[in-house]
Amino acid sequence: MKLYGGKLSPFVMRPLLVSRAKGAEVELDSFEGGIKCPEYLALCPTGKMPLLVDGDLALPESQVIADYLDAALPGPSLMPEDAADAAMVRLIIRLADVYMVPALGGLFRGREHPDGVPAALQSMGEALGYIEHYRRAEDEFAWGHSFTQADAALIPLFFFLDALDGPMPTKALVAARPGLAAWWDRAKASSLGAQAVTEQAAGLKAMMAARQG
Ligand SMILES: N[C@@H](CCC(=O)N[C@@H](CS)C(=O)NCC(=O)O)C(=O)O
Repeated sequence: MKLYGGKLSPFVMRPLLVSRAKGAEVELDSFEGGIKCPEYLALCPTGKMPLLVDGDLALPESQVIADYLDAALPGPSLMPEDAADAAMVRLIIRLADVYMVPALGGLFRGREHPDGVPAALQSMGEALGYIEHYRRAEDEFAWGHSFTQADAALIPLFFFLDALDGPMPTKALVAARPGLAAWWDRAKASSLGAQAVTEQAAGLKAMMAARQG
């Protein structure tokens, strides 16, 4: 089994975190020829990372890969057994993918398109508000009292809210949602979270150096 992509990507880090939370470490590689080469596109026509290859199975899309790893790898399930709890985990992931991810895209494009930044900040604030609305503030993890797939989805996205802060007030967006802010402090102090943040920070540093060089 091999996962193709780079650790900076929140979509690559998500299934990686799932594998780690299950006590495994899925092998990570970059695809020879890159993610736009014909061989990659034959396996993954979206031309995006991550891609998981397991025997004959070529699986794109971070959450689909995360679900597959959760089912295929030994170790604790990262989806609650209770149907309502599982629905809440899925809801948090969906709110992140449907609302946080596009807003993050707007923030990333801020350097080239500064006019779009206020709207992206507004959308990110709303997205965080949706998640804050559904979370229970007393929960230690994104939902409940153990690490679930919701933590695996949120941690690598929240990394960027710390990393982009400065020119853009992204940390303040988190601070304005006290339940999520407390979760994020705990998440990045945890061993899984700290490792992910350290690896993403190294990936970001390398990307910036490559851009300047
Ligand atoms: N919905 C996809 C999004 C994947 C995605 O956007 N990956 C980015 C890296 S963060 C990518 O490969 N971008 C390259 C491109 O769009 O050309 C998922 O969840 O896996």
